[in-house]
Amino acid sequence: MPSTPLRDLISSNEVVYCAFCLLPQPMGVEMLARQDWDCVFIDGQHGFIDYADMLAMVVAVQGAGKPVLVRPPLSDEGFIGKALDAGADGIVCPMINTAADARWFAEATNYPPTGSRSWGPLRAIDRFGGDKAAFHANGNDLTEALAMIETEEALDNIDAILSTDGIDGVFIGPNDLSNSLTGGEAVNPGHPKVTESLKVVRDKVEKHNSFAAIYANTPELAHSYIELGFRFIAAGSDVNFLKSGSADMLQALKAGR
Ligand code: 3PY
Ligand code: MG
Repeated sequence: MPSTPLRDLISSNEVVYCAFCLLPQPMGVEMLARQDWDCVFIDGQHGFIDYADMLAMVVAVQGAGKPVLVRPPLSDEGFIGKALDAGADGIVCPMINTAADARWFAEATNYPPTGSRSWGPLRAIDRFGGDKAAFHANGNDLTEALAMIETEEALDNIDAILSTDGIDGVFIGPNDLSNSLTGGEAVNPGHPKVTESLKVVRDKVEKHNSFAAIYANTPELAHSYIELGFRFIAAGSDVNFLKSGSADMLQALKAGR
């Protein structure tokens, strides 16, 4: 089944929901991709996912007809290159705090002249149409590089990050952001300081004609972010889907005894 290109999801005016996954389970992400989620997020930073897992999960999600975002373990250029070569539709890089971080990320995700990505898109060529020359000409435009804004330092440098050539948008991590903005006092993605900074990011993104996605821990937070003007919501995780489904079943079983 051909999937809606990630770029189309990003530029659409509809709200987009992306299932956030931490477990190393190709079949699990395939099941989520076959539900009504618009895309799937594979978390190689905090998830229990190594390269081989990521590879099988990318193939499984795309085989089920959805685009897939991959988050590398921090600034791991090797993992980023291999995820892109494997056909990932986009990369979400954690902790992009400065103009130099953004430049580094753009270099890792783009071929020359925009960046310095090494050539070897073995599965990516097939994923994006099967024509080597066309992929060579358009490869940088076919995949998305989203820089994570999740510290006070990143907020200070948001203009520079958003104006970096080769960065397609930002992805807000409200959990880390709350920890940073409260000086380590709280991990609270609904904290008023987070809400205030989200308004700043939203306005800067509009000014730069760019794009912002955000992670939401709960539906309530997701709705509050949508209210603020964000449309691309990564939510979950698969760990919580498993735990809450299991807890509901157990409660229902025990209630009947
Ligand atoms: C955060 O909220 O800090 C995240 O990284 C979400 O993925
Ligand atoms: Mg984070």
